[in-house]
Amino acid sequence: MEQQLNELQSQALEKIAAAADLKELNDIRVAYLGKKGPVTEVLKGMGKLSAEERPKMGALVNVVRETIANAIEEKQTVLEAAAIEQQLALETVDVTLPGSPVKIGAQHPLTRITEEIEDLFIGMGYTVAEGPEVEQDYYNFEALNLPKGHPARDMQDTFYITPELLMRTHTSPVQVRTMQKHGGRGPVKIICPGKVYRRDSDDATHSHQFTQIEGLVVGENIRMSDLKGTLDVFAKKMFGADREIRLRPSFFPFTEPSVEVDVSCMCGGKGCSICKGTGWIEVLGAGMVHPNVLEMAGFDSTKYTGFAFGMGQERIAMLKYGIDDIRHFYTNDLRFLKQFSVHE
Ligand code: 2U9
Repeated sequence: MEQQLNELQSQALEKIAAAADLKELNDIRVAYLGKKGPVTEVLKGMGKLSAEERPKMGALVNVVRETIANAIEEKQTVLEAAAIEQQLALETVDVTLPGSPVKIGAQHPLTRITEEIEDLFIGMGYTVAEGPEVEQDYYNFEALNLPKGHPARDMQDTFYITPELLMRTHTSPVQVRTMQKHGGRGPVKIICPGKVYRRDSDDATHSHQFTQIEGLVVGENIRMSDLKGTLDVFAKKMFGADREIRLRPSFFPFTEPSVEVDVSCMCGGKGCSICKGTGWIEVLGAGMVHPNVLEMAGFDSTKYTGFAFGMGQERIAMLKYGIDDIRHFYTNDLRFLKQFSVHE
């Protein structure tokens, strides 16, 4: 029996040493140490042994079991380490390989201009206000001193949905709504960016949908000089510190007096194709808020005054970036849009 056990042990140790992977090793464990294995079989035969031989054999069986178990455990550690090594070798990442380029989109030039103007006015204490693009006739026209039948309300220019509902033709209704919310108390200091709609035939300088930013300041003692100073800051920040502005008299139903605002041309006044030889480029319209408009929005026009201005981002972007056709903003040609990427 002792010889049988020794043979069993050396046979098992040989197989353990030869085991190539964890599965094979586990099969050996089951085969030698499992309930139906040869060691158990030997134990079963111990009943036939004499009383002095039995404990001797019992001890030997335990030694054999333990030797086999220890050998399996050792081999298992070795095989597990090898498996991890193999896995690591398979999954090795070459950190020096160049990455695949990620395509980054470019900000739309109109978004860029809008955000630039917003930042500039936020820096001067303005807040940004927004409102609906489908607007009531009252807010788009009536409350802006444009009663029904007023010539500036030309049906040709407006997309009507119903006689009382339309696509807003400017962002001015947002200012009216904001003033109403103030309940007749100043100050109001807002800029209103957004899309506007006009029944125009599209060409290089006209689009039936374009974007605007309008500004409104209402308070006590707000004067034309405040408007001029504000627009001077705007022109210098937007186009360059060396630029000047000039105001020319104009007419808008919602402002009185009204002005058109020119910025000096980058040619320095020598005259070029951009300024058509005049040295000045028209960039926006502005004026002192008409008393009727203040009153209709609930402000006492004997106590409060205000200024307002309006501009189209397309025009600003065209001047700033030298874009010659307004349709470029809306036809999504990537060759155009990519030029405004800040990543290339
Ligand atoms: C309120 C009171 C007054 C907004 C103003 C202009 C002058 C103006 C045009 C510029 C180019 C529109 O995009 S454009 O065609 N705008 O000239 N807009 S004053 O005046 C307001 C607005 C709201 C309550």
